Amino acid sequence: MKASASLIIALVSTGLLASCTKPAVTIDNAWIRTPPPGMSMTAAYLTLHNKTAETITLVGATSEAFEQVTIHESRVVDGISEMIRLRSLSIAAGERLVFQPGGLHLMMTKPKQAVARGDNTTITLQLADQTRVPASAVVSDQAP
Ligand SMILES: [Cu+2]
Repeated sequence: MKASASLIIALVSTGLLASCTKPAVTIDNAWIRTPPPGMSMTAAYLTLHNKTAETITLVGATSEAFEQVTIHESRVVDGISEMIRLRSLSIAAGERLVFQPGGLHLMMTKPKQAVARGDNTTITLQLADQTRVPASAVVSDQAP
């Protein structure tokens, strides 16, 4: 009886340890620009905060509402605005990565369902270590 009680305590402790070692990566202010009428693509923005003690690497994202999500960066080269696709992005311990209009954004293409202003839909970021970080994003005409 005593032995089985110890075993249970040991298992509970292990579970707690496992959840404590899971890195804290948070997402704030996630929003998706209201797609213009007739357009099948739009962009999403958010702030990713790496609260862990290690560098993390963002490798992709998925969405409830769009089949394809890619990491893009808008840049102005010789006066011409262009977008490049990024395969991954590293965020140092304690750092924030801000996705905002005119810079980093998530390109949302191939809608699975219609999205309208005011809707909330989940975007999930994927890290290189297999961690998934979900966030609720509001569909809006401007940053919330
Ligand atoms: Cu883009």
